[in-house]
Amino acid sequence: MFVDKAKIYVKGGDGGDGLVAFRREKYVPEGGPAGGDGGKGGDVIFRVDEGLRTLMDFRYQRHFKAQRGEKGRNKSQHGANAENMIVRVPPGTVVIDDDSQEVLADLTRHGQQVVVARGGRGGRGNIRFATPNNPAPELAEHGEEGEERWVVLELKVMADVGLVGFPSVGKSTLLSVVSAAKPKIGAYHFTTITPNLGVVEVGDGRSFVMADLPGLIEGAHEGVGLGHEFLRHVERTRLIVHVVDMAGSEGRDPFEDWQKINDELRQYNADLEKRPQIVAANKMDMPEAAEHLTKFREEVTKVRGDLEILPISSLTRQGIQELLYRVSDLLEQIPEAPAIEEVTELAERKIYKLDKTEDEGFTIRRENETFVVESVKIERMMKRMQLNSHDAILKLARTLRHMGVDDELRKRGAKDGTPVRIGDFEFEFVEGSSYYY
Ligand SMILES: Nc1nc2c(ncn2[C@@H]2O[C@H](COP(=O)(O)OP(=O)(O)OP(=O)(O)O)[C@@H](O)[C@H]2O)c(=O)[nH]1
Ligand SMILES: [Mg+2]
Repeated sequence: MFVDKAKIYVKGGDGGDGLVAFRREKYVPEGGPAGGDGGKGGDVIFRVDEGLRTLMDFRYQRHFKAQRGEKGRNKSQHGANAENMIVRVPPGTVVIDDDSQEVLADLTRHGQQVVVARGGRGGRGNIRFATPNNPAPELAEHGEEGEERWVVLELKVMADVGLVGFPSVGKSTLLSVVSAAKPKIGAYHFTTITPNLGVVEVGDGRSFVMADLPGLIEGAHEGVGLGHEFLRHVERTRLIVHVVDMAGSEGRDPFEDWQKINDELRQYNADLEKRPQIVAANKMDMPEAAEHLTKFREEVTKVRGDLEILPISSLTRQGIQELLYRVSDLLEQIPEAPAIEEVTELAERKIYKLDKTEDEGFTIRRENETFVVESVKIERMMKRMQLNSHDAILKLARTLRHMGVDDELRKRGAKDGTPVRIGDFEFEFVEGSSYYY
């Protein structure tokens, strides 16, 4: 089966934690700080590989997580950055953010790549926090978390030729006799529900890719039947081979069928009317077919004199070789892949940056005895800090004072020992002079 859509989870590696360490030298009982920074987490990168034609692999592996950066090392050494994770995708893959539905990238060229989840930065080691007042801080940062998201991959079939027509006209049968593809064939409508691709070797060294698509019915452009699912694929083909059932099975009229399908194509996308098209008049092995074909030709000539109609039978293989030669000839005249828009560069990466004022602000509310402080800046800082050391807590306290949180708490009646909470962290308010940080 040809899979053309997949939803997968990607996560960049977390940054390595910064290290708290001190030099241990001979004759120096308490050396200076020596904890290095953590390494960067790996990025998850999608890279186009023209050897791939399907999203099949993503049915078996849906989670892609890059490695985390190494922890900072002793003797002020940086932890190693993690390797990036390269995920191969076929040309024509559109990457959509599942949350925002924003198109992140339209990957068409071999080797083209896009970072879908960045790895986090490494945390700083304690060597970075040394100051004249605190030359040996017990303070280091956590590595930043890697980006994570769910993305939907959509593969627009990059076939040269698309087979269109009502259900049961013989599209899949045709593909199966001209290529190695093994599409399901059935006497009932909508046997084909996802596109099948086949490489057609013409016999004179030429070849092209043909897509067998689900049958189309009236109202398809509005999504009836397999509607949009199917029409989306037709858009990307260079040549339409319109398969018409000349046996007139189920009391159908071939000319009416042909018109109805063309109406659906046009209503879905007006450009499809201009797409080169030829008719494969199928099931010519059936007794009534010849008569139907004559009538069909007459009627078509009235509305579109230049339309090529090639009689075939997928069953007896009559006319098949002629059809393939004709298709190859036409493809040579049609420029390469006009339906595929030139490489759209990676959609701008949205950076969610709060403006400065919002960042610096804070609010205080009361929950019974406890004052609850809410602030983007402080909470972000606490997330980065390893709040298990005295120095880290001092740094937090200093920030609170600089931001005016202390003054505000005092104004609102906080006293020595009043409980204060920020995020998950609870502490007691300490009054005035006893603050020395
Ligand atoms: N007599 C005759 N029968 C054919 C020919 N081609 C296909 N059929 C039959 O027509 C029926 C439908 O064939 P499919 O190839 O599944 O048709 P389809 O257009 O792919 O149909 P959907 O996938 O449902 O849209 C099957 O029973 C085929 O055996 C042909 O040239 N002659
Ligand atoms: Mg079919």
